[in-house]
Amino acid sequence: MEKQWWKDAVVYQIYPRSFMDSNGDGIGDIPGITAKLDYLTALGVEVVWLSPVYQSPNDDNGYDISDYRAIMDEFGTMEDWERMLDEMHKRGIRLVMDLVVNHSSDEHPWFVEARKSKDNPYRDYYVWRDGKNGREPNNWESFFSGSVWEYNEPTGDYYLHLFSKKQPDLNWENEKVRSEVYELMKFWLDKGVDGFRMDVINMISKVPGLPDGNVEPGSEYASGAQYYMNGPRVHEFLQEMNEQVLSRYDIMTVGETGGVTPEHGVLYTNPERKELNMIFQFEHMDVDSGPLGKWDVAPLDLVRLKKILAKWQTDLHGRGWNSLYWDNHDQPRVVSRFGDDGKYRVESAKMLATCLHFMQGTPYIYQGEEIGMTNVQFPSIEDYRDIETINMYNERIAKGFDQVELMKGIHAKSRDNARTPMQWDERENAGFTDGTPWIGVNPNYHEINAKQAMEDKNSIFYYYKELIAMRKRLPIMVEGSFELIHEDSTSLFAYLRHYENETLLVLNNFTADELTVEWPDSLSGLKGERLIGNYEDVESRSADGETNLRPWESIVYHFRK
Ligand code: TEU
Ligand code: CA
Repeated sequence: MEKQWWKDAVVYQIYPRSFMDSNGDGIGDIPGITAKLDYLTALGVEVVWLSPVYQSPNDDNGYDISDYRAIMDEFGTMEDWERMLDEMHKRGIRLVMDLVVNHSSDEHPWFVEARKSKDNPYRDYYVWRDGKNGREPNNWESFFSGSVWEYNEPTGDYYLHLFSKKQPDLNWENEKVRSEVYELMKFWLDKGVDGFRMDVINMISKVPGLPDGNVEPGSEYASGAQYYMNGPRVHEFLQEMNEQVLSRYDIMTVGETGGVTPEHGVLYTNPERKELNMIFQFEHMDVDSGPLGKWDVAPLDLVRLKKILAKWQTDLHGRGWNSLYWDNHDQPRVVSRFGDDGKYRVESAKMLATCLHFMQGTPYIYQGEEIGMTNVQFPSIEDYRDIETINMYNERIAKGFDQVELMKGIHAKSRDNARTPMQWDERENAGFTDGTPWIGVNPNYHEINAKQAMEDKNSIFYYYKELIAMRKRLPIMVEGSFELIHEDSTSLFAYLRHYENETLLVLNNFTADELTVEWPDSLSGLKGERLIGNYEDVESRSADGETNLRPWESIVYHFRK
């Protein structure tokens, strides 16, 4: 069995539209990525997850694919892509592409054909149902507001789209669809791609009959998630994909799987089951959502966050593999969300990085996280671009929701918080483009940018660089078991890692208050070596057996018995 290279690697996610514009059209592109590879090398990155760059009408910024074997015009040419891959491989950087096959674009030739008539050869590539009593076939709500069904005039029935109406769900019950997907995967793997991140891959199997969900009081629709997440054939499909494709290449796979528990996580990632290497779970991404969901912003419940992450650590140890992330292109920026993006921005960003990277699993860094980029607060909905945000806003304004309250929720949780252009330097538009950017640049780019970070040896950038390098030097970071301590503390996220005769004590102060932390009895009498911390002058900070933590302070001690 090849060495599982993805176990001690750190993955850097690039959202191409917002990373670097090389030709002045205000849109990030592939030559722009190639131009910035030395920056990734300086950080110590060895794997890149690249959000979709395939041909797309950009209804959902590339997560609506109209040609799986062509590069989006705005991003460049196939030659640009091949040059980028070659330059990555020259630098020892592996490329993981984004596989979006739960749905295609409605402009994909398959769907253009399928919608023409009920006897079209491509009809069963998608999911069609007749309306019921003059209404949609069932009461499921789309992730992007409204019904998951769109009426199709030429055939007089409806097609399913869990996301936008321009993202029709592919019918995975149809083996022709599955073989088309496996062929397109091989097309990219044979070009040298080193793996896939699989978009909403646990939604590809739906419960037959597509039953109605339970409508919440006051809602028009129901969540159908129980009928399309982790469905009856999802493991069969993934094992078939593994047998037909994945097992034939030395690659990494990570499934994006909303709505999973650690029990599901073991089923998807246990190597003996030959499905995926790891998954993105979302339980820790709901700890600041109120009863009405993500836009109903609640304060961070640290105890709940700790218990969720601890359960994922312990349940998958030796039985599967975790991804570790705070940020991605769908989530608000973690330093604003769980840290302090004001006075203690640098300390809290480094603390959050420490807390994440010392757990067991493969860490993911989202573009800009390594320099502590923050959420943005655009004044008007007109400044936003994300279909999820805009559809929610329009739907709720029409229902009479308060506009000011809606903007507060958008400032806290919109996906566009992650999609403002990468901040390279203090030049206009943060050096992202010479043109007009497709979305506004965060006005704080004068203070927060990669150039400034690389000139400051105490920057968040160099702290991430050290965390990445440590993972290569310390087997305990990769292999060690996890033990949560002080679990009921509402200020401290502290845990131990155990491996052979070694122990790590990882202390993270999630508040601006000073904390005194008692070490666990198991460490009493042992001399801990300080491995890393986010304050420079720490020597006086700890006497054996206890540590005084400053605001947002992180310290990691290494013990050898
Ligand atoms: O995201 C799946 C998904 O469920 C997200 O939309 C998430 O639930 C939401 O953003 C949280 O509020 C994947 C991609 O990451 C996302 O960018 C796409 O919009 C979506 O699938 C459809 O392809
Ligand atoms: Ca461009």
